[in-house]
Amino acid sequence: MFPDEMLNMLIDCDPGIDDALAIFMVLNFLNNSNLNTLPSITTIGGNATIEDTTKNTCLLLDFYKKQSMSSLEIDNVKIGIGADRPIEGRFQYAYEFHGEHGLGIDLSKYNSERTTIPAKNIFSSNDLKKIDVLAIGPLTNIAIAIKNNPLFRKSISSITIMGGSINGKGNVTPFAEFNIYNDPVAAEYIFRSEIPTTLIPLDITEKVYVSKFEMPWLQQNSNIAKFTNELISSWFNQDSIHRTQFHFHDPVALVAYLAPDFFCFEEVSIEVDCSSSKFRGQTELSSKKGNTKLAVDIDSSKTKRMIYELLNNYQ
Ligand SMILES: [Ca+2]
Repeated sequence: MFPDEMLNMLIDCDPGIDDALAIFMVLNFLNNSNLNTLPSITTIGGNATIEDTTKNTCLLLDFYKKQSMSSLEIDNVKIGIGADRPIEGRFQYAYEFHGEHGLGIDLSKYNSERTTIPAKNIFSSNDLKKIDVLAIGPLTNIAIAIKNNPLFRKSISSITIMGGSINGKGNVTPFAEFNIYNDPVAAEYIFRSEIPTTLIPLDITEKVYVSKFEMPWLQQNSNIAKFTNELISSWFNQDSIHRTQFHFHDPVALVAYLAPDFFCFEEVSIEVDCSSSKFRGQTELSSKKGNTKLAVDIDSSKTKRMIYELLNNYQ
């Protein structure tokens, strides 16, 4: 089920509560495996400003290092600061959804000593032999890196993207999904790039969720599980009337990479609306032959089970 040999993994993210879960899942997965590898992480504005998403990433890694029983060398995980704005215009942030600073809980009293580097240093690093990209934020960093850095482009084996909506219903406008809406030009560039992409759209990620009646969802047998429960509970508590389901958008994209057998895919070509009309950011199937593997169905119970197990850090 899992990749026999994990290639170098690059997580491009905008934490974000569901990004935080995906980062913990990757670290727990690697800790439980014998692959002896670490991900690189690049940050992007999106759910929150680049300052907040980068600080959140640093704090999440600090927390994981101190609170998990992991033997991973967390200090060696490279964190690259990416773009603070999309190729055109500005990001629309999601503080009303993810809460103050982007994680829903107050981390302002914490400071991280962690070193960060510009994301472009990671994209131009020779360490990145063959890489698999997990893109769970707006696609600005990856599009710019592919455009400016032929070696990086050549080194990419796959890009798994959480984004878009194929049934036409968005979550930031009636037509557009958040990540694609925040940089449709970057998304369109990647879909035209001929790099193999896997797209996990909102239609699929919305099928995997935890309801507020299931909380606390994870067993409280590790500090990471407890903290994850806290992140999700605080999200529910911010609007206890309207929030009844927490969707695992970014974790579902990670599961699609780790366990593609849980999904049905179709080979398609995706077009992104880059106009300034009300359809900006909408993703549509094109009649052209494409190189995007679009998830069209999912075994949601197996996917949820894997998310549960990776967050509980079962061996
Ligand atoms: Ca995200």
